[in-house]
Amino acid sequence: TKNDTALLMEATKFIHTCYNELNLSKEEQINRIEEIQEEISNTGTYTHKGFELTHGAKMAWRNSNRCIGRLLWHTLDVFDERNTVTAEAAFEKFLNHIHYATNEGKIRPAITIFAPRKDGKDPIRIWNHQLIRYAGYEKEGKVIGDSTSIKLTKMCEQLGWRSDQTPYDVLPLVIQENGKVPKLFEIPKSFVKEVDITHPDLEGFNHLGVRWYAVPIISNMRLEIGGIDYPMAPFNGWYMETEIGARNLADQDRYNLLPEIAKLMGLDTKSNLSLWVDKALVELNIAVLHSYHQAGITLVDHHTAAKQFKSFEKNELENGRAVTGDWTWLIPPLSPATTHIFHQSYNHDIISPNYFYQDDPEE
Ligand code: HEM
Ligand code: NRG
Repeated sequence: TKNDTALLMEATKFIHTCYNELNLSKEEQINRIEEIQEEISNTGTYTHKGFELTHGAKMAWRNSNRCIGRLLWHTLDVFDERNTVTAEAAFEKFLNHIHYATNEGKIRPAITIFAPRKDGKDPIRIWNHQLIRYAGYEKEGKVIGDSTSIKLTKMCEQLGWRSDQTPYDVLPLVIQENGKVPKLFEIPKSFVKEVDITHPDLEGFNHLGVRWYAVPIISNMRLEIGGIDYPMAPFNGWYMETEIGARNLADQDRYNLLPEIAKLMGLDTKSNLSLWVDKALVELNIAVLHSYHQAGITLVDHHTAAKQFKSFEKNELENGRAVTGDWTWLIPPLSPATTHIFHQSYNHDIISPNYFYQDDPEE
């Protein structure tokens, strides 16, 4: 467990930055820090006020070096569910989040924050990487579905899940209260918006039966604000088309669709000189953009996203904040050198509040 002095230092730093940004006086800052000091010496931790939690979660998005979508950091909607500690109640809150975020396709960036770590223990955790994610099965050396889900899929099956064994089975949620056996919850189909991926003019593409879900809701990262850890705090924005079209559906160790698409395009897949990989990749990304647009689901293309990121950089400098970023993640995986991001460098300092990777819960 964190020692009290270190915690107070992180809290103090957060309160100063947060309160300054919200135009709260020095006096209010000093009073609040005294109050926190008192709470820490009595209980070993402290409790964020609602507005501190809200602004902290937004700051954490703003500080996410790998995220190209940060222009809209201040629009994040924050749901405070710190009092929700049973798996059953948490499941209800997850459904609320999915419903609110999906918003019939007009996606709203949101985060739901559950109970913080206390005395080194996580009151409640979720095993899923995203609230909505497809299962993956290994059969005779081949993978059906999403290879990144193989381990979690096995765990779900051990916990009694019986699936349809298709490439697009939405995984159930696996929620674990501290020290207990994890529990399974199926997301009702009506909550899961999905898109059939079709191509505006490529004959044959529509028979591939490709689909993807509407909203990416990362659920396995730890939110850290002022020295306090929130190990269950699922957040979402919307997709950039390359995440689906240039990675999830294209990577050889994911859905690996490029050879099939190149074939139906009539390209020579025997020679690298035909650039069949690149041509198929572009058409797949066009299909993703077309399909989400046609279905009325928010999605951004990588050129627009890069422009928005440029505005973010400008805003931040104007507000006296240094922009940090991870170049290797910020450049899009399609035509990276056509964006300004490619042609400059970014300071990769990790500042708090932020979202961090964490180990899976203890079994
Ligand atoms: C990463 C776009 C909203 C936090 C990313 C990535 C993209 C992206 C393209 C890289 C993903 C990858 O290569 O796998 C967007 C867009 C958003 C958005 C278009 C639309 C609003 C958000 C929100 C948060 C957030 C609301 C948090 C509140 C992050 C974090 C990562 C990330 C923490 C790194 C994930 C990791 O390390 O695996 N984002 N994002 N983003 N984004 Fe955003
Ligand atoms: N590449 C992952 C999702 C990572 C986060 N991306 C976002 N986040 N757009 C995938 O599922 O493809 N977000 O909060 O919007």
